[in-house]
Amino acid sequence: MAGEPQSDCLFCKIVAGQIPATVLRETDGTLTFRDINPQAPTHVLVIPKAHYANAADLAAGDPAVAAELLTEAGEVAADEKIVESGYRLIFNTGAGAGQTVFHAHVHVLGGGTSLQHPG
Ligand code: D5M
Repeated sequence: MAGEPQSDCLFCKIVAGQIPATVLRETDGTLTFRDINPQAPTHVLVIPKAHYANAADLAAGDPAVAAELLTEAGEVAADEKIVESGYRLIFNTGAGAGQTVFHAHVHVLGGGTSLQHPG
């Protein structure tokens, strides 16, 4: 069922405290932690605590938490002092786009001058 924890989901295990993570922020609906394989000086993930396979499923199932993902991304960008230099928000959606963890998450990438433009 949408939103229910999945026993085989890595990010559900992080939410449950079964796998450690460097948690930076937490709200009732979201968790923000450092990516284990950073691609920029600041590389943070913001996830819904409830399980949705990707951002589109989250937006359909819980629009308020989908919006909160963006609010939290902005807040952690401010915390990390990357607002002035700029940062990128990325939702990989589907294996063909590079999604490897099928629990919705937004990447917050910034703090460097070498961020490649996707277009
Ligand atoms: O991004 C999935 C991201 O999840 C990828 O950048 C690595 C990160 N990851 C994987 N395992 C962990 C743990 N245990 N802690 C923190 N970050 C992790 P995707 O968009 O699915 O390719």
